[in-house]
Amino acid sequence: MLDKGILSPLKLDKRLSPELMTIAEKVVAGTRLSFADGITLFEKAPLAYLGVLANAVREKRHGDVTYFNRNFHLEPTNVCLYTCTFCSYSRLIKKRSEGWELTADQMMDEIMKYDDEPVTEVHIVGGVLPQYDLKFYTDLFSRIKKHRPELHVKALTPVEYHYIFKKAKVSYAEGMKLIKESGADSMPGGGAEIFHPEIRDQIAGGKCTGEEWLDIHREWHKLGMKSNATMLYGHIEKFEHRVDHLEKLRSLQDETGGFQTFIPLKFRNENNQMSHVKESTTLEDLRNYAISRLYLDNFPHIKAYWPMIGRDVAQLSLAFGVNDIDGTIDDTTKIYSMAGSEEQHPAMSTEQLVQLIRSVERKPVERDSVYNVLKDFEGVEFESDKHFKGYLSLPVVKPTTTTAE
Ligand code: V47
Ligand code: SF4
Repeated sequence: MLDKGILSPLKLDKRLSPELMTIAEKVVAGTRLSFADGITLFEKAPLAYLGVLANAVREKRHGDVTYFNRNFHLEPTNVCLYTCTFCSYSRLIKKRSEGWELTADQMMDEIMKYDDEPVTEVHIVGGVLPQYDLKFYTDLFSRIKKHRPELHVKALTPVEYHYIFKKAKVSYAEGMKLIKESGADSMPGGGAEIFHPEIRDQIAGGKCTGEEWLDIHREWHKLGMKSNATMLYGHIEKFEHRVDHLEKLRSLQDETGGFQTFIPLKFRNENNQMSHVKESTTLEDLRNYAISRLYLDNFPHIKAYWPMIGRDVAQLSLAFGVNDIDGTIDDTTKIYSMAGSEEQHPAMSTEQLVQLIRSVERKPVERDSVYNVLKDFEGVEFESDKHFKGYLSLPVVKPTTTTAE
């Protein structure tokens, strides 16, 4: 139950329909939103209304705490068998020599570059190619863990798993068990796109279906393991497809409780087959974060992926339900820079990330990959803090009085 006081400003807004007031009352009472409520929110809810509600839910769960972690990305290849229309990787299959395909030794070299860095997680993500099969990946994960046991391996998505398990003729349950035994610690949220076949078949035909994506996460969760979920939005999907996507995630989470974080991914339109599709506006992005927070009542965390949306929007999102902004990454995956992400070289040091969070009056907390607190930065002052006086303490400019001569 949320503080009923948050309804007062909403009641004053005479433009809010009884339908939206009923939804607000449901949120305050902790009553689950229906599919129809989700559609109403996307179609009719004003931004300020969504902000008030999503922020109240966020603060009830996490107060001002905003998580980040220290991670880096490893991309085995930027060539892919599949031809997802939104993805800049799919273009390279016809001119494979222009891409890269790392060997296991080269990947270990990449991992070793971080040996003296205080990173806690490697996120392995990339294209699908036949040489990267089940044995390749189980050997790779074992090598990483042998080399650096405490490094959390967040690796691959159901898109790769579906492909490599089929090739190895093992069931999802058997395959996920082998992956766990080889040392993978968690599964990232990628490959979800839009589950509904009306859209998925058009933008991501040929790779695992929405049902298969969910089945693979289910098997992983049954092993006691954690994963994330994403939704690629803002292209050709309709609101009903977004709500359907959220609904399916919410119901799997009811069943397993294995999801940690939901990460809405804004479609970027450079260098792919959907470059003619206009990108969503910041306003739409904020609405989408807030509605995700309200609909996914059983997801602990909502994450904004700052390299994709930029630092300013990441800061704004913290008032619209988001309580996590990805890690301190020294170089984002090429998948985004090729697709036109806000940040071409998105590197943020821990100090910069802490400042980014503090400057919108939130509390930065460094976490590990399963949300254990590593450092809360209470009392930690950086050199740059001395120059920041808070956004309410800008010098007041006194109006100049003009006296008639
Ligand atoms: O599945 C590809 C997306 C995803 C584009 O779990 C695009 O912590 C926008 O899932 N515009 C992979 N998005 C990345 C991913 C992820 C990222 C950060 C954190 C986590 C996590 C997971 O990237 C793909 C696809 O949905 N993608 N092309 C594009 N043009
Ligand atoms: Fe391949 Fe993934 Fe890109 Fe689709 S989104 S083309 S599966 S890398």
